[in-house]
Formats: sequence, structure tokens, C-alpha cells
Amino acid sequence: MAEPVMIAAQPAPLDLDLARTALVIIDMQRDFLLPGGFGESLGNDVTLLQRVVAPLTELLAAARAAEMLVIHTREGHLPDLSDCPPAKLNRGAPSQRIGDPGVYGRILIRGEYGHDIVDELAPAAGEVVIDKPGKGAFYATDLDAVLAEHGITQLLVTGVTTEVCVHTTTREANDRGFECIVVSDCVGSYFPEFQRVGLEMIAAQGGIFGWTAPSGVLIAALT
Ligand code: C5J
Repeated sequence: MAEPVMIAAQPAPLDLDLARTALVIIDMQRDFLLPGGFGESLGNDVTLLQRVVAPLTELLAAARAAEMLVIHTREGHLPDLSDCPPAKLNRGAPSQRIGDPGVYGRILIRGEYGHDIVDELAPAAGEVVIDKPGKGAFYATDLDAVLAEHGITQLLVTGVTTEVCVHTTTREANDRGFECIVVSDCVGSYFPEFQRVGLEMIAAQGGIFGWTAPSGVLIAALT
């Protein structure tokens, strides 16, 4: 069995057991990333999220080469919206709500083009795809069971957005006993200040709910 690898993470080094680690890629969906899509229609600068694609593509390639478990998530809802609570549905501008027609199909609806993952990060055959109705990837999904089945105890958390679905999932994972490294250049926010503070919050207070590290350090550990 391979020895754990020490990762130069913040706020302190962490021993990573690669055989018990999964790469989790949160919500790298066209609705959030593509120009003209839902994210941009809300007034956001999608280039801030697109920056994540190149380093994450490299990390994903390294994880696949190392035969690490790869898990993709997608935020979205059933076509009849029965899994979308009114408190979520009735938010935002009336013309740009979940389920409304958008440039890439009905916004955040499963099966629509915009709901799916950007081409560069498309799941490979056999990789796990978790469809989640909430911000956290554990809520109303079988993620916990999938991780248990594979003996996973540590997570590399990536994707968008840093302060929303990445944070929520990392906090949920931390509460369930997983050690999480949030990969600093592989997570993105529409708000530069949220990106900076969002990463600082994770590693503050001795790593209150996780660690952070850049992708280069992790790719080096994987290769
Ligand atoms: C948001 C997400 N921000 N994936 N979703 O609504 O972070």
C-alpha cells in the first residue's frame, strides 16, 4: 500500500492517502460558466469562473492518471420542479428563475444543455455524476454512500462557486468526518472578494472546516 503524501496545504501540511481520496468537481455547468447563460444574465462576469477550467482540466487529468475516484456534481431540478422549494424558486428576477427558458434551455433543469457540464470537464465513462437539488452535494443525494462504498476519507474539492456550493459541500463533508482540501485555483467565484475571503475562511482558525492548496502541489503529489 502506498505511503501517504504530505501536502503543503494551508493552514498546515496534511498527509493525503491517495487511495482513500476522491476528486470532487462541483457544478462546472454551462448555466454558470458560458457567456449568454444564466450566470451572465444575472449580471455576473463569467470569465472569473472560466479561469478555473484550465487548472482544473490539468488536475482532472492527473487524478484520472492516478486512478483516483472522480465525482462530478450538477445543481439542478426535475422538469416539474417538484424538488425545488418555493423559497429557492421564487428568488431573483421573475424572468430569470429556475425552470424559465434560457439561452441554453430551461435554467438549471436536468436534461437541458445548460444544466450539463462544460465540454472541457465532461465526465468520462464510469465517473460518478451526482445530481443535487441543493447547494451542498450531500443534501438529498447518495454522495455519502458512494464515498463509503469506495472507502474515501479525504476529498479534493474543486468547482464553482467558492462561497456557495463549494463552501456548503466542504462544510457538509467536514461535519461527516472527511478531510477536505479545497484547491485554491480550481474553485471560482463571480466576486473576487468572496473568492479571497472564501478561501481564507476555510483555512482560518487552524483550518476550521478544511485545508487549501494550489493545484500544482496536488498534481505533483499525484504524478
Ligand atoms: C450557486 C453554485 N451559486 N453552484 N450555485 O447558485 O454555487
